[in-house]
Amino acid sequence: MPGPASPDGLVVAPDVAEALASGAPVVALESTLISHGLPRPDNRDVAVRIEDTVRAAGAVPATIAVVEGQARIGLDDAALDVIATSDEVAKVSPRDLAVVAAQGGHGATTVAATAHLAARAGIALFATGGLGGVHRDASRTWDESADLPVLARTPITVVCAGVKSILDVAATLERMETLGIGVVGYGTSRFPAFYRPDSGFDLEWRCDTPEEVAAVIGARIALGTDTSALVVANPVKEEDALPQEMHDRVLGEGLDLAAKTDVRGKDVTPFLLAYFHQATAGLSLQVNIDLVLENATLAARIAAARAGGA
Ligand code: PSU
Ligand code: MN
Repeated sequence: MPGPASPDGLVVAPDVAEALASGAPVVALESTLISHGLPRPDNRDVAVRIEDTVRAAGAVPATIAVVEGQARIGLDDAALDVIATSDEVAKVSPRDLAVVAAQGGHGATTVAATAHLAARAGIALFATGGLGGVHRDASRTWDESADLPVLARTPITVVCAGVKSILDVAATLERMETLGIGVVGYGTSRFPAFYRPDSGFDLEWRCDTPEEVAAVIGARIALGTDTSALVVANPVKEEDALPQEMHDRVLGEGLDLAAKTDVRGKDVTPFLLAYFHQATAGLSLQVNIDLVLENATLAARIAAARAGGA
């Protein structure tokens, strides 16, 4: 069991604390992906592989979650066991953090909650799979992920593979513009669609190397525009992606099923992800894992470029 939380309410793992104190590269990782985004029992193994990938690319991984009420920055084996296997793990957005902490519960942090806690810990880079965004029926349901408003007020760089096409991608891009969330394509001028490298929507800005992204981060700080997040949209490689035809078919089926099923609120995203995993006989899971590992590598390289004074 780690020691008590510091005055900022966080319990930082020793290797992460050491890296932060010395200015070494650190990459934050989310935990909802582990608990609610990936099926058991492979999820724990994947979580370890993501951390190992960050290390191999030269940074210290900090997986973030709430365990027994403690907001943990960096998980030991026992904490990772809880997040990957316990049925008592809530999906936690920033608004839920205080309740789970005060009640001593377990929480897997979404992109929003992970970004909040990572920034609070002084971590500048965060790798994940896909962001939450505006759902397709949002004009009726008002279902827009808290990821967007939280990224609008959180100074962090998030490396992701765009957003899933289960969402309204056009509306999500519009909201990111309104909210002042920066977006750059990595090696692309198109916004990626998670399982596919191209959502069909153009991006205004691209970077082609970790050093270029690091320079953008430096300029944001210099100009004071780092009060919101920068999204680095890193497309899945075509050879790792879901075939287009399979993607389109499964997406249509999943959306139909969600419309017929009474699934609402924070259960919608996990429901659709599980449908993809099942309907593609695990192929979507492989794509998901491949792209998260690529994002972990890129985030670590950007963090290393920043630490190198870029
Ligand atoms: N998108 C994915 N995979 C995920 C998630 C989103 O492709 O696992 C998770 C992330 O943790 C994200 C959360 O922050 O779902 C968004 O959930 P909601 O749509 O309920 O805000
Ligand atoms: Mn929602």
